[in-house]
Amino acid sequence: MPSVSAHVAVALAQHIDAVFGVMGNGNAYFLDALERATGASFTAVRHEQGAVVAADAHYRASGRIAAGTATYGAGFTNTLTALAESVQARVPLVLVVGDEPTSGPRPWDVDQIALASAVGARTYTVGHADAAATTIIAIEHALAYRVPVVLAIPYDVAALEAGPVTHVPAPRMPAPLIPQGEFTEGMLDTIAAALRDAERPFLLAGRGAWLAGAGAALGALADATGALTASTALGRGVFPAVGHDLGVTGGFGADDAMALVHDADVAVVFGASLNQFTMRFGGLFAPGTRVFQIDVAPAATHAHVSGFVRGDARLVAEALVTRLPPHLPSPSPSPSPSPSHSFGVQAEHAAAAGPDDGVSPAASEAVPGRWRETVDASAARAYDAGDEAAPDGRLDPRSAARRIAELLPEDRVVVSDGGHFIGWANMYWPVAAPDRMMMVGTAFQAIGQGWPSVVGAARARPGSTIVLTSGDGGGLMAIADLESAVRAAGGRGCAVIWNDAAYGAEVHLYGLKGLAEEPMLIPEVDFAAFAGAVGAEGVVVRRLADLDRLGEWSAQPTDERPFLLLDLRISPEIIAPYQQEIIRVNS
Ligand SMILES: Cc1ncc(C[n+]2csc(CCOP(=O)(O)OP(=O)(O)O)c2C)c(N)n1
Repeated sequence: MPSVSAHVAVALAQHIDAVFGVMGNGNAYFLDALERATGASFTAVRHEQGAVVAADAHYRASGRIAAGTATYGAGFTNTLTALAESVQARVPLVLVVGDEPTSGPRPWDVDQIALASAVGARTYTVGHADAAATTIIAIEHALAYRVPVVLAIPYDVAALEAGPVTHVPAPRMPAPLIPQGEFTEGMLDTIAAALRDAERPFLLAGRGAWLAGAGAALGALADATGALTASTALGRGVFPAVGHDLGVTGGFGADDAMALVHDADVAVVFGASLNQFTMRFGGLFAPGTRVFQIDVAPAATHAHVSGFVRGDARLVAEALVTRLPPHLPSPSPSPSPSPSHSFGVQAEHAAAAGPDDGVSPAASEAVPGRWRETVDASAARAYDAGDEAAPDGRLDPRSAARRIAELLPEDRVVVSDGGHFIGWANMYWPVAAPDRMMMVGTAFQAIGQGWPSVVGAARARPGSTIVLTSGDGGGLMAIADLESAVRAAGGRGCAVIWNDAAYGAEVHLYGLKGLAEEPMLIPEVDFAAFAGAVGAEGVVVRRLADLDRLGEWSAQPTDERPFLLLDLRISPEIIAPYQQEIIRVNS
């Protein structure tokens, strides 16, 4: 007879095919049933935080919900930092855990429901009679509210016989939020009129726009209004065409591009929360810029917003296009990004991946006289090229980042840990679509989530190369899951470690303030040797020529190449522009 744990496993596996975790007393029966009675794939990680991180990255890379699993007590508490990140980043997943027996806590039990609640996650506890139905309710909650949920199996219930698994209805999927009502209609008219009359119209889109599948509609809106476009860090690649795109906004933005954004007289923002980094700590727009925001949040999320529409980004973009006159086609050919600019890859990829699959990118036709025709967007979004070596003789991260961008496979999905180094990938590596660049950890500002992000992305995107970008500090914090990353991604995996022998973000903030530097430093760790210990190939990179190995690796068939780890011995002296902005704001 199937156990309660089998009911959970079978119901879960009807809707979730990837599970990540560490086994222990509390989830032994669940994992046994998952392996024997379902087609779901279980991938072991080596630290329970990795179970949640991998499930989180799986969703961000594919839009498909995944699960993590851990035992009760210490296994569960190990997941909490990652759980907090998924709550704050609004990523749905299910964390299946053991829990105290229904007879009450044992000496080694803790109040898991309170702990999950403290980081914002709701717990569903299965019983003897309702395990399958409760599992479905938990999945439905995660998807409907875009949050992680905990599914708890009490220790004394886990192995109870529960009879044949009965049919349970599938979870209901949330419908797009339709913009409607008199106020909304009026606001849509106002925004359309503002865009029509604008001299310098600008569209900004974030990850919410991508989740809504709004790329093609936003491309059409940009063409109908002649707007320049840009995305947030999490929305990179959302616009289907790059000819009039200013790249990423906020601290990662290029100076000339940000100066143009500042000049906009009307800005319409889709699916972006306008956090302090996107808003350049208040300096993104000029005080006189009229800013409108479209989001599924209940209300506007920034004080600069003067008009707000609550609704699905795609539906609102389409509604705005219908309110605008069709743009006049021009006899002159569309301006295309400079062929040497690596952004060219973006347009190709955007048409081939993600929610906009099958939708041709809107042609960006030139209408002489419009603001965007007077601007060289490609030049505006260019960054400082850097030198081969910094003044201290170590590698300049800017030139290394640029060279790596030239050498990485185009089919890549990039996962990023947190730290000062995040600027390098976000500035220099073009991104084809928002689900090809993710930063698990940044919502909660947690470092140490890089290696298990590789695991989740590798399972989610079996046809892609997975590239990790990480510091040495965060890389060491989660080093247990280096082994998992190499096992899960194999020859599809590559890690770029920005090894500055320091917690660089701290040095560039508190070191500069004169605080004791010793706690901010890390002995120079040989990550290449770590790679060798788990069957990967490690390369110490001290000069740009050492990156040639990456070029050879990219050219090899994936099943013939090893996981490649590049241990970049970079200078701690080159401070990213976004960090300089943080230093300014904090001093
Ligand atoms: C779990 C956690 N611990 C500590 C911090 C504080 N912190 C933020 S950035 C950072 C340094 C990261 O160092 P590294 O990974 O080497 O990257 P770098 O800043 O040198 O580029 C630290 C310690 C944090 N954000 N999260």
